[in-house]
Amino acid sequence: MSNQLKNLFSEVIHPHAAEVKNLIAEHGNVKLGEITAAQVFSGMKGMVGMITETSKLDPEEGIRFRGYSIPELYNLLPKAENGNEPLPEGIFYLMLTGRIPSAEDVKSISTDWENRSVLPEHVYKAIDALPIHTHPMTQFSIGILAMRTDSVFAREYEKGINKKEYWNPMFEDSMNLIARLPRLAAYIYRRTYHNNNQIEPKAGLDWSANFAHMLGYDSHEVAELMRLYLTIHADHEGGNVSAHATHLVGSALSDAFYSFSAGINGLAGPLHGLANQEVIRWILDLQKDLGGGLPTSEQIAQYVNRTLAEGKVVPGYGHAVLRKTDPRFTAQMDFAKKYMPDDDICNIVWRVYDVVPGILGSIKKIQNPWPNVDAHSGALLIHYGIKEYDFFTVLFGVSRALGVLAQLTISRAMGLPIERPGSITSEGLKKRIQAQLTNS
Ligand code: CMX
Repeated sequence: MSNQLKNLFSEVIHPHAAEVKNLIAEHGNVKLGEITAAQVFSGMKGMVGMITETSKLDPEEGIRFRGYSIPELYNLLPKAENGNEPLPEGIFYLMLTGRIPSAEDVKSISTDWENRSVLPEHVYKAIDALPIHTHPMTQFSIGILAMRTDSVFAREYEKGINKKEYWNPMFEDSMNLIARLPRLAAYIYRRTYHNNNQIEPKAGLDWSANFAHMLGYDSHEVAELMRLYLTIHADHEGGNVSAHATHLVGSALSDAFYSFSAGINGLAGPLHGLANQEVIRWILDLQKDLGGGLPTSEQIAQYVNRTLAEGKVVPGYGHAVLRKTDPRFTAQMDFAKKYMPDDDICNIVWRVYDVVPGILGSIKKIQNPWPNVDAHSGALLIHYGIKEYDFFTVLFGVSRALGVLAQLTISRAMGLPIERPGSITSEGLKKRIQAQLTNS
């Protein structure tokens, strides 16, 4: 299959790259906007500064993968034989090629990833050398870097590959890395929380079901949850920290292992992916504080106000781009309402959703009071007994690989250049402002 997918990718990407090159040659002077002094101080929000083909985020509507919304993909992407949730293999195919895969295409990717999934022995040893209390995201990042010894791209570059061919070894590295991530993540999970009692992979399963199996969860529902989870966390256009870090590091022609490890280090920040562990920590603290049970709306409001008064953020709420409820939150809520309508933690999540937007919405500086993807994900996992919440961001990371590595391969095929934005000192900014005020 990898040849089939690789051939299709090559067929699609080269005419696209040529078209874009011509477009810029002819119309490169067209202005896309202006940069204000405030934007320079606001983390470059709203500045368009890079090409990302895999997905695009609309502030009101949420994410679209290659033009398709999450509800649309529910209908279009192939499912497991006895399942209802989309298979993440399909969203990878879509992000890489722009085409909707058939059930057969997706099955071949599952088989291909299974064949590529063996980790070099030294990766386990690198992880084992770390203290057992090392945060799972640190273990994950180190494990990814340790696999770099197998980089096809690094090997080919050293031999002197023609730049027109970069995409080919980058495709191989990306496929190998994606194939191995569940094994690495499951190893870290079993080592950290289950006395290193490891579970071998099972042949013939899809990527998500095998991952759930290696974590120690074999039920149909957990496999379905994993398929949903790994699909919806896959990508969120190019400027978020994990995607941008991967893209930036890759732009120096660092290979997929260096680049994705950088992305994972960014995902480990509490304002980004780590928010999924912080949400559960916050909810469990709230429950403990109130002596257990389902808190009332008034109690939740009090707890939110206390969090804000202590100068902390309410995790799982707000977003740099979104201005409405994240459709990834809604997709998870729909799953929960179907499979676990009476679950305690899910009911708290829904009650928090009733209360928090009203409070955050009344604070002028907060631009988005609505929940993001991280507000719901942990509750679903806990329902099935995956309660070790400092592992949750690793699951996010396994999924995020699909988008950022598809884009990394696309970037090398399009010949995107090294990224090198300009910067300015505060003094320089002051002078520019003064000069404009004097001129006006
Ligand atoms: N709770 C309290 N304060 C919040 C807040 C929240 N949930 N969301 C934003 N604010 C505050 C910001 O901290 C900022 O305060 P200061 O000016 O004092 O620094 C102010 O409101 C303005 O922020 P903003 O422009 O609305 O949002 P940003 O683009 O700066 O930040 C985000 C976006 C996600 C980092 C922020 O909303 C946040 O910290 N949320 C909680 C953490 C979280 O859920 N992160 C996960 C995001 C999704 C993901 O990447 O996985």
